[in-house]
Amino acid sequence: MKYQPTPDDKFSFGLWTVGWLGRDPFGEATRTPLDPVEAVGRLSELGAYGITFHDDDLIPFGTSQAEREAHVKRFRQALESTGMTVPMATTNLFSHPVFKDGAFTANDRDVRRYALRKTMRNIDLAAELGARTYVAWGGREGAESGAAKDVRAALDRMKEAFDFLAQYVTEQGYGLRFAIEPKPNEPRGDILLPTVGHALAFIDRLERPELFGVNPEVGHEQMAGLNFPHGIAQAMWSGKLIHLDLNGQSGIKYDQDLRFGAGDLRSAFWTVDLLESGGYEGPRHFDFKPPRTEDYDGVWASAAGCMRNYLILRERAAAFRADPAVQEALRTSRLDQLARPTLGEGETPAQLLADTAVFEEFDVDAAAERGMAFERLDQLAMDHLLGV
Ligand SMILES: [Mn+2]
Repeated sequence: MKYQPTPDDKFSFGLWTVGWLGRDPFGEATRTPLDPVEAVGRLSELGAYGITFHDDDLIPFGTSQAEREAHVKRFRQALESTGMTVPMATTNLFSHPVFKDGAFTANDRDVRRYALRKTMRNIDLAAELGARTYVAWGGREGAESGAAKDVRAALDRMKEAFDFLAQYVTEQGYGLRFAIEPKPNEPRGDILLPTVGHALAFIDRLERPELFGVNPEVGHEQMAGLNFPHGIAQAMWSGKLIHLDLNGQSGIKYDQDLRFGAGDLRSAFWTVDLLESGGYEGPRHFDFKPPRTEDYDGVWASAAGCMRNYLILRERAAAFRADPAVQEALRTSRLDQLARPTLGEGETPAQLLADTAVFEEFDVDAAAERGMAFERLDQLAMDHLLGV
């Protein structure tokens, strides 16, 4: 069947996505709780290969040790019976009121130490279940007012936390890498490490930067008015795109978490084109929220739609790249020239200065008159995206 996902497509879903009950700032839950075991089974039937979780999605906050083991055992049995994997796990450091001022950067030192301990506990479980990536989204790491957070001190504490956790996974031999997830705002007025660029710069200051990458989310970059494919392209260029959150968003507004392909469809097309042509080999992970208008039939339709849209876009992007008219248009737009180094091999400043064709004899007006032919190229993309 066309557009039918298989485990080879590496589609994964957060337990909190299909398990979202529809509670929002203005209204109560519209759905009843979903058993994680059922989530594993349904997502496997739909063609996903993986499921991810926050500690508290799988084991409710405050569960006793004995009950905790029972939750893990049932979940592990569901994974074994379906062949589903856990490629990634993460910590909930934002729901409980104790984290109201953040976790790794909370002003209260005892809250920061508790956050580290909660994270270490779930890292142990992530490693036990075979996860290779540990995502860190600092949703409450931020502020609503100026003097409330000394950002430079908070970044010192953030670095301290990640250096410590990297030491822990190294000592334990877990083979996990951390993926920092940026978001500009919501739930805090302003969140630390708000964009992919901020996160990449932060990672360079860590003691073990090789253990860190980013986990960009479509909607989070778009909430900041940024171009998501450009953001992940820079992460790929830096060797730091180790995981990502696919979903849909329509412009600069609240975090919509629509199913992938909804919202900005053209951005979704270029995202898939980049992932598929750029050598990304990680999970195609969906972090979306089935709208609270839906019952569970609608939830599974929404999850299936994420994967179906990815596969349709993958087919359209491949057709775009394979089209001889597109290849000709790419040459007309001089993409081949962009791929060529600006300087000759080993060319020195003295040699460039001596080359009169570069400056003295360069016909600036003629070069300025050359059209770039981007409109024709983009219309070809549009035709392929629309299946014309
Ligand atoms: Mn989101």
